[in-house]
Amino acid sequence: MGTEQFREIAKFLLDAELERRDVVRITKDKVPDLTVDDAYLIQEEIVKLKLEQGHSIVGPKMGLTSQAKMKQMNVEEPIYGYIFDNMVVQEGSAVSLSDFIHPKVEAEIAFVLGKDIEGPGISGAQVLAATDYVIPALELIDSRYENFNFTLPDVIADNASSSKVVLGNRLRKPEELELDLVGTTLSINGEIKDLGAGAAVLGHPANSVAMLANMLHRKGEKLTAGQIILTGGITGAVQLSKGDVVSAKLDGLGEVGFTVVE
Ligand code: 0L1
Ligand code: MG
Repeated sequence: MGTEQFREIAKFLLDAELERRDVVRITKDKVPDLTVDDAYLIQEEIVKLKLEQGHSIVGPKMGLTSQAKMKQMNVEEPIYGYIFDNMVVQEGSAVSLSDFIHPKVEAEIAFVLGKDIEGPGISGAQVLAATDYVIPALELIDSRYENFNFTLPDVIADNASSSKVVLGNRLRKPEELELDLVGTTLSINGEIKDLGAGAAVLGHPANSVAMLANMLHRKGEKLTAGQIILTGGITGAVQLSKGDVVSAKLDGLGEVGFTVVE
């Protein structure tokens, strides 16, 4: 596979995203032998296309960080993707179902970096020292593939199912909290749909950022000051429907929410 084919597949996935249309996973008939490395090259083409369209990167995100999701996908390493400025939804506002294919929501902790972090060998402690703030967040994922049916390379190529993110209004210093112990509930219409603790994310959400820095180093990149990084779901991902009032409560970090309209 060469750059031309990576770009062609990236356009195919981006069109599906823009037209809110699900597609058959690319490993079914387009690229059955797609490797993880080549999948990241397709993702890079998606990033370039979005930048060419005038969007800017808010920061990378980590996905598949829970033991449950890694086991389900039979992988030992999480994946990453990128969040863009047009994906950020204001806290408390309404999102329209028509902007998505089949969205799901998960509660996460976002890190705001005060300093650059460059792998290899980065530890969670180094991440905490380089972090200005942590924020409660809700990530809306929306795989472009039919029924969220994908293999690992498929989902990497599809920018790790990234779609939207809602960030809470309250910023906390990471040293003020024990982030692995942050109890989290995800509620819809007042009913708790899932719950967990920060430790669900690779033992501690800072470990997720450290792993991301080390993964990015492999392609000669680093995390930079000012980036907002989603560390991965503390809760599982819950399907959204019209009329849903979604709220996550994270102990010590506060609440974040949004509503779903037609
Ligand atoms: O943010 C995530 O953990 C999602 C990663 C992709 C897997 C999925 O779409 O469930
Ligand atoms: Mg996520």
